[in-house]
Amino acid sequence: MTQQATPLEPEATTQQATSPGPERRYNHAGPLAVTLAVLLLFVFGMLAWIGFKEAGNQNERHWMIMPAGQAQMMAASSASGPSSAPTPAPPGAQYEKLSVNPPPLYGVKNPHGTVVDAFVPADLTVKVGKPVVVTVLNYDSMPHTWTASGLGVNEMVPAGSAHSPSKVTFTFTPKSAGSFTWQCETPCNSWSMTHVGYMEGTVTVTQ
Ligand SMILES: [Cu+2]
Repeated sequence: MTQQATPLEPEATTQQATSPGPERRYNHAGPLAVTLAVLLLFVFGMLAWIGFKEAGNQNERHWMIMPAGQAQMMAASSASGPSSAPTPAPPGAQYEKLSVNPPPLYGVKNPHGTVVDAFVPADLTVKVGKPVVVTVLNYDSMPHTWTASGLGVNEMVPAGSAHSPSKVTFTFTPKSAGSFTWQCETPCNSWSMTHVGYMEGTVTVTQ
């Protein structure tokens, strides 16, 4: 057994393995790395799938353990939750669509040539006594508010992003004609917050 291996053989084989140099090793490393990556992806995929299945099973178990009354309550509350169908439009409603920092500039250029935070449009004209349904799309990564105390409105507009704006819809009914100021009360762009037409504007309520 020991005689079969001559003293020269191991030296020859090690030389063969190392002599081809970095080029040869690089050629080997490529497919090896790809194989490893595929294997890792597969393992992670399996783990994710198992985790997902386990989470699903746990939910099922929770539902089964839950007393019937509680389950019914939960079902009822989820049915009336935010995922349910939108409430029907109030009769005579006026629709206003606002955007915070809309494309293409994702903001509004001020007189100094600087792109700053702004609601667009900043001014609205609505009729007295008719509900105003306002939808705001926020393309900014910061939250803002649309606050018009004279109209009884103080709405938080959550942070969004340029690629996926947040969306909020609220309704108010102006009770008297006149001119009302709205402003953003979240500290944002200091220039915009002190200039009408950016983070402050006017709601004109007509008869
Ligand atoms: Cu703001």
